[in-house]
Amino acid sequence: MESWLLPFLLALSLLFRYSGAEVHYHDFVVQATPVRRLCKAHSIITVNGQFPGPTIEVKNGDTLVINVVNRARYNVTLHWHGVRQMRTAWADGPEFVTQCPIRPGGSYRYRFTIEGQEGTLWWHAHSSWLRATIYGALIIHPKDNSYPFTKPKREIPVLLGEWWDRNPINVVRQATRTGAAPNNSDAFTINGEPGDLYKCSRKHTTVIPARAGETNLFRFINAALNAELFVAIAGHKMTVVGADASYTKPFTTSVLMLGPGQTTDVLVTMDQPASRYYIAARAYASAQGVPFDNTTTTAILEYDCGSSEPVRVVQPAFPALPAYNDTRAATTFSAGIKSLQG
Ligand SMILES: *[C@@H]1O[C@H](CO)[C@@H](O)[C@H](O)[C@H]1NC(C)=O
Ligand SMILES: *[C@@H]1O[C@H](CO)[C@@H](O)[C@H](O)[C@H]1NC(C)=O
Ligand SMILES: *[C@@H]1O[C@H](CO)[C@@H](O)[C@H](O)[C@H]1NC(C)=O
Ligand SMILES: *[C@@H]1O[C@H](CO)[C@@H](O)[C@H](O)[C@H]1NC(C)=O
Ligand SMILES: [Cu+2]
Repeated sequence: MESWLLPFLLALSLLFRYSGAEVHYHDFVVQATPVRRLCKAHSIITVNGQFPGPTIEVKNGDTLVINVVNRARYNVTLHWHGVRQMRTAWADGPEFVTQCPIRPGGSYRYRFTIEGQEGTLWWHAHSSWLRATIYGALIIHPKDNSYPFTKPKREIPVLLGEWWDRNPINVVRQATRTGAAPNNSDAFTINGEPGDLYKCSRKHTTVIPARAGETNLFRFINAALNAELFVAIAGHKMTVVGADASYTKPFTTSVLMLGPGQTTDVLVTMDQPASRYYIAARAYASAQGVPFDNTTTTAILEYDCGSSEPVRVVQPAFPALPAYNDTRAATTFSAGIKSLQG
């Protein structure tokens, strides 16, 4: 053996040992799953029967190994939205671009490392319109748990989705066949549920628990296919601290605007009286005369007052949302996002 080789190997092994990086293994089974939404029974395609799909949590520097088994009747691939895929381009996921689709009955193993990214990303199907129901959060914690802001008490992924009262595959197939725009969606969702303002949905509205005084990190993800969305929380200001897995210079706002695929991390302090507050989202759509889904999705932020007092009976307060075509609100928000260093 060369004399330098042993010390070299030792140094290398120490480097890996002390980097603290982990490998996370996940099994994702793509399958048909029965759900009810908007008074109707549907068979949607999910990962592991979950809608939204499983949340993946890693630390910056960790490696993910995701074994995907396709038990659905469609070809599928998964895309890790926003992951830089340094030296693993083949794991990116767009079908017929970086890989052949995983056929029904087939499987494929994605393996990649998160390098130099912290914050919120997400994953979704990248085959036809399967991403309408196949998506989930990908949360990247800092290596040593050190955020460039006060450590939040709770971290809450909030996935905004778009729902068709049909098989979304048929919606895009029809559009491709006719050349016309695809049919508008019938609802937006928060963590898979349309919320109180839609028919047959009240009972299943997403409820997000909170406790007075704590500061929580909300990780908003716009998983809608075609809609830019305004988001607001009644009675609460939001301090934006990150976007698309990069930290940003903090700024405070009462409304967010997320394009499809974008994520925004905000700190919210529970500084209001113990009660219930709507988190609401609806479209930003400024093109005149172009129809769009003008419905509003809601979840409920519910303070736990630590007693048996049923805060539940209180009608939640509703936030002010900008008009659908309020371009000024959209650009004011976007212009507020600046680099942490800047
Ligand atoms: C499904 O995937 C296979 C290969 O992975 C491909 O040959 C076939 O054309 C795909 N089918 C569709 C409908 O895209
Ligand atoms: C699209 O909308 C039209 C008009 O409401 C309807 O007739 C058609 O069946 C819809 N197509 C799909 C695939 O949902
Ligand atoms: C949404 O659009 C429909 C027509 O597509 C219209 O009848 C309805 O008033 C609109 N609702 C809102 C809240 O703008
Ligand atoms: C926004 O929509 C309203 C109607 O809802 C219309 O009166 C107004 O002219 C629109 N503004 C712009 C800038 O398109
Ligand atoms: Cu994507």
